[in-house]
Amino acid sequence: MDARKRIDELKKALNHHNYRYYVLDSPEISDYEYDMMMRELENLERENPELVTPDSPTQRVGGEPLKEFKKVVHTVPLQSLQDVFSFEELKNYDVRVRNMLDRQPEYIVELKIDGLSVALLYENGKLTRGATRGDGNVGEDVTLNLKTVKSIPLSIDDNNLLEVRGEVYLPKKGFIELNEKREELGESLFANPRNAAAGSLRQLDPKITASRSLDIFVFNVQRYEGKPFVTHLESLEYLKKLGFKVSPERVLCKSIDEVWKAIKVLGEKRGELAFGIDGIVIKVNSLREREILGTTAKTPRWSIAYKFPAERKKTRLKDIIVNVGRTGVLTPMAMLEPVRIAGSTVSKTTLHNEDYIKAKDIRIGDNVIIQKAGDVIPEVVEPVVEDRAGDEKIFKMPGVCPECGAPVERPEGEAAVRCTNVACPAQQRRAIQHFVSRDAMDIDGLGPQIISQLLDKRLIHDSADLYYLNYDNLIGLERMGDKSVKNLLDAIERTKSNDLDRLINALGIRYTGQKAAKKLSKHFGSMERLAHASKDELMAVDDIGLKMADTIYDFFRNEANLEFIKRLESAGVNMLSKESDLTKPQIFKDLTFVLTGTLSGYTREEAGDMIESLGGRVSGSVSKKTSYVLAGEEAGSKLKKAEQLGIKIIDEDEFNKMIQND
Ligand code: 0OX
Repeated sequence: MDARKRIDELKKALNHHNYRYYVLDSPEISDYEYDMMMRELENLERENPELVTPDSPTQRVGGEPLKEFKKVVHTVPLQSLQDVFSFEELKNYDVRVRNMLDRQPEYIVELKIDGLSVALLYENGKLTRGATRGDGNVGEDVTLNLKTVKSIPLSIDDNNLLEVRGEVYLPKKGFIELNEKREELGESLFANPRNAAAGSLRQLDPKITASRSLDIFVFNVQRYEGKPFVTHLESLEYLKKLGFKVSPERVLCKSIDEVWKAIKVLGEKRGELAFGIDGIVIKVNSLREREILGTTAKTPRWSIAYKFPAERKKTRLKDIIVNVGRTGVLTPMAMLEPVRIAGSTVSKTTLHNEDYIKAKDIRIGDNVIIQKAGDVIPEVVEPVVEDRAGDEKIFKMPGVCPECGAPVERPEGEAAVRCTNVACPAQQRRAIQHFVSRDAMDIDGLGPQIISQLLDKRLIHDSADLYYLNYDNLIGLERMGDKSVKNLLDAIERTKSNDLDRLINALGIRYTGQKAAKKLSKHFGSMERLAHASKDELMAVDDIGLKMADTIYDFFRNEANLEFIKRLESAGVNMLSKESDLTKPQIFKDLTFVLTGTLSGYTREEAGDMIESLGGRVSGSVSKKTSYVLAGEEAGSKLKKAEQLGIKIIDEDEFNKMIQND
């Protein structure tokens, strides 16, 4: 098949599967199959650069960082909305609308997504520009950044000029993860998902934007040169058909009473939504009626926003307890009389540090006002001073660690207080919990309860001891029967062959999270090389800055840490990276493999990873450039094609021999 035709086919298929995954949240193929197609497209485009188009799925993240954003003058302004805060005000709004129209209009009620507005321009079916709202008339050209948002279609099946408006947002989960990562790196935290989304979209380097899990909901047609729509609902349905991710809830209401009911129903759902909302938008459905109503200088008369009353509640601060984290930081936590706020019940929240409590003069026993920042994190806003009875207690950070009694210290210029005992049991417990967690060694079935029991019974004192546990150690523990003990031992055993990146992450080196661990693992290839790396060598790795290099370097100069790693190694824990070019002979260099049928010893993904780790490439389709077709059971058309083209076909046994010869 000629390259152009295959590229077109792949682009179409990838766009379709991208849509299934990111817009409908209902994929039809595995990630592996998707990756294979993507790789094939990348390879074909590399061989035929003249066939690369801006709407190719390979072009979502790319380009050099910009020097600055160009200004964009919006042809149709992105207006803001007038806010109301009560049913009374809504009823007044409805009266004004009815007076102007001389009839009762239908309203559409939508969620007000808490993100930032953008306009996407499609010309001849291609996304040609994406811009921020700015002041409504002039925004910034952030096309490259918006292209990294996977739910934005790069092309649509309509050649008429179309400009749509939507809200780019960061889902609650993405926001929490982003802040966790920033905290680990010692970077400042985003106050709420909205700021995080805005900060992510206004990056000059699109690669940074791509690493933040931004998403979009589209909610308005700004310009359309095709057949005019009659209603707002109809336009949304059409946008949905074109492949846009349209705001998920919309309720058609025939009166303002119905609108109020819908607002209450949607408000109840607030806590369960995967994204933050800051209100509800009410819009006149008929586009003809919208024209009659027109706009004021700033806001349309056909729409209004109902803002939820800032969810602030008063509750009692029963106590302040002090938590000791994995790195020994003491964090004061507010223990609250449970209250429901923005859709969930809050009974405790962080008070960050001693200075925060002092600055706000928060005392134990106070009534306090709490609120949720951007629908996510509950925070104590202030104490209600006039409610004080006089017996409230001023909080004092303990001078010793509440878990082990060792002295604490507060380094100059830092807000955090730390336990000075490296062997502090609380730190150990958290360190072990981190070691076994999903993104680290992923030891299934080893929950906090069992870890606490193991520590209390002195069966382990650190994570390396886990690999020396036996049946007799475990069978006596609470809720551990024969079967669970065997399962746990199996789970521990399995993790010995984890790849190096998991182990590096599991070590819990400060500032070094999952992503950095992956980079270090690939770069150095073995624990040995990593342990001996100089600060300069560490900084040569992508994304490893001075602070991280310092702590990694220091970590491997600490005797106790080296001893810990030695015990892991003696237990048989893998210290090598499968991914790294440094540890594997590149026996498949310049060879391209196509996999077909079912293999017995590996999944196709595993076989693919193996081939790549040995320097080979994997493609999804057979061509003259294919070096080998690895055929498993029930191989289909690819096998036939290989026979026709005279490509060498190997079975699993032959493949195994090839790898063992390395
Ligand atoms: C949102 C949202 C914002 C249409 C004309 C003025 C405002 N944040 O979810 N704006 C609008 O509507 C525009 N709808 C929304 N759903």
